[in-house]
Amino acid sequence: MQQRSIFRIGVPIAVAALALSACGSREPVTTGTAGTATKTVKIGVIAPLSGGLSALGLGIKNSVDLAIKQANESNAVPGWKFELSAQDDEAKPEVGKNAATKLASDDAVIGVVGTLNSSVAQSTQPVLAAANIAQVSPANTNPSLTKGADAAAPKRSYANYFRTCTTDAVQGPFAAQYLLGQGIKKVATIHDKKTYGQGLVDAFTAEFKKGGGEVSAAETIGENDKDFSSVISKIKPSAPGAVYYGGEYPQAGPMSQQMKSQGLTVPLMGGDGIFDPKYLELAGATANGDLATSVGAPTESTEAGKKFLDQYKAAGYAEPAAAYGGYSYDAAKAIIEAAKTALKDAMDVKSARAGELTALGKVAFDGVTGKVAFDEFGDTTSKVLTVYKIDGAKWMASKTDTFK
Ligand code: ABU
Repeated sequence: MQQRSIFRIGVPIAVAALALSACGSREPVTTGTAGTATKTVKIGVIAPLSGGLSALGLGIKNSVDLAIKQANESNAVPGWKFELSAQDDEAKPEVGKNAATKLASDDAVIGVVGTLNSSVAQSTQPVLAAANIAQVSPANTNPSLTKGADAAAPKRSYANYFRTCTTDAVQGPFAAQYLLGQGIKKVATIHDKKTYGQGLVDAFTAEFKKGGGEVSAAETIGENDKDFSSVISKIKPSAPGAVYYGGEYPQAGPMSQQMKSQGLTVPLMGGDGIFDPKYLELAGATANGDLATSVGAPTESTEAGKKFLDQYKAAGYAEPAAAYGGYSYDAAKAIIEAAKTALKDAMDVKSARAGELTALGKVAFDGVTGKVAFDEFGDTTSKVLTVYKIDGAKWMASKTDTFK
């Protein structure tokens, strides 16, 4: 049960609350069931809650909400009540930046789960870093967010940034090795020119060539394109055995459908950005055999994952947890776990933010997606990925492995 906000307020506490209020504190001080002060600490979410990628973003928001409700029920951090502050980034960097600015101006925010898009994270990172607010992404897979632009000389750019998902430095090569292992030695690549799409195709291409594969054509599209007939006409004559796409399902689904209707009847393969039931709807009946990699093992394949999905269902959210539900829940749990140390003796959230970052770097617990811990760059220590294949209009796990 959540603690009630007003209950048997003691005189000294009431005075303290008034004093803080007079000082303009943005942290409402209420009382807990034991008569001790209960202060509010917020976890922000920045994700696409509207628009084409909202199927993924709403799963992120709901999963963080679930972790927060459970933390309050178990009184995870005595004296503190967690609250969700969810912001829509519309999958746009500028909107994400504004959302980060809004959260950074709220003194009660200790950490943020998000973003979905690597390109949006590039705009939120500096804003949240300046306010010393922890950011834990369940979904950003572009390697530069943790290791900087030069992969040969990795350097952590933001000490406040962490992620629970693995990166495209692992995901691209994992896909390349899978296709080569299936005897597919020639592919065409297409990406949407965004940070995620381009980075994923680059990582895939390097490993595919290293393994003896040939990239027969390399094309790009616009991130909002809907008609792919000209790009399909360009790659079709090179007779690829598959098309590897870097981008997300709003473009990938229709691209697959148009490939098949133009006679390019080979699998489209993409990364975690296409792994969603919406892809199945958009790609239609000819999508059987299409492939996607996604981070981790299938959530429903582990006892912890199954328990999370059961709790998510019981909580009655309108939208599915989707690809990043488990990773978002674990991201929120990591923030809460670190807050147990950071808020223990803190008077307010702002002064606890530095301690939160230190504690976050040291978390280690069994989450619903496996072991949750971060390396010196803020990356997850897990390198587990799964290849999914469409069979009978469903995504079916084909191979789960740890990338070596
Ligand atoms: N990781 C897939 C989609 C999100 C992104 O990294 O841009």
